[in-house]
Amino acid sequence: MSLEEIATGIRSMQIRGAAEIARRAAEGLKQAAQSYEGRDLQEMRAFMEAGKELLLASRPTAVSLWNGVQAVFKGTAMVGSVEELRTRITRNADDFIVRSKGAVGTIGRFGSRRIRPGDRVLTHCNSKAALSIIIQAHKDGKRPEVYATESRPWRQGLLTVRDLSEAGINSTLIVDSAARWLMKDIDIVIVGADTICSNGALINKIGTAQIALAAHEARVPFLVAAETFKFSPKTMYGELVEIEERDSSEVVKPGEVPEGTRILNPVFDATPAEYIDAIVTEVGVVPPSAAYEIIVKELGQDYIFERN
Ligand code: RI2
Repeated sequence: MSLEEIATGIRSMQIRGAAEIARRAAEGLKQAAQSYEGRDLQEMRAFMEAGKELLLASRPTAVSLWNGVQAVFKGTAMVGSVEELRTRITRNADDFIVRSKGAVGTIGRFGSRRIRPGDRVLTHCNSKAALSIIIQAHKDGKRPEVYATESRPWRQGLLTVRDLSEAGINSTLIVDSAARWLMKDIDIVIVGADTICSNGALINKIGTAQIALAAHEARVPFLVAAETFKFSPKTMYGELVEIEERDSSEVVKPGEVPEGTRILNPVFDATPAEYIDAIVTEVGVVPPSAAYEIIVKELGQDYIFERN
């Protein structure tokens, strides 16, 4: 797929899921570098930069895309030829893709240890990281009883019950507004992440914050599954996370509401750190207050010094 096609796929949500978006972007940049035919290093740099900006403009909220692209371009400022740039981008992209896939498995193993036999688990949207914990718990013989929200308007919950079924887990689907009603019968909530801010706040699919609130009220543990490339260096310097708003046609069909009715379609919301019990990453299960440390240790300091 060309970079244009990947950017269109991400924008239209044909390519979705914060980690998958980052991997596809990295793969696209690798293909672009591989297929570059020019001989001039500066021209190739300009070509790759244009590709990078195209991808970064496709969806604003999930920092995984930004971190993935940074990982692909790491150290490229030092290269001295087209071939070196091609090699560096290829190696960085392959390394990022392999590490990101490995991270999901590790998160699954760490997180499964937080699930007790027979636990009733609630999850929201379709997060491969959150599912890896639930599926690993199943493989570990813990027989989790799983509930998934529908997650309107894109109904990713249908993908979740399908993924669970393919893993041999029968689950229960609920409408989003039933989360608080159900919470009295839930032992643990596990969701994914699009962005973890430096203050430990979670940006995830719209509806996550009200589930976290209901869990907090019911004293039900709220776990976040997030690879370290879901943590945002940008928030460390005051940058706010842009919450994507998408077209109203995703919420209602034409003619379903009277002329003049305003429709809001925010795609993500923010869950404060105090509602989060732990974040399961590939480098360990950490409190939200460890977000700063994770950013500095795992994502490096390139961006930090650049911003000072
Ligand atoms: P993984 C998804 O966003 C959901 O918000 C999910 O929780 C998050 O990405 C992380 O997903 P969207 O792409 O990376 O459906 O864990 O808007 O798969």
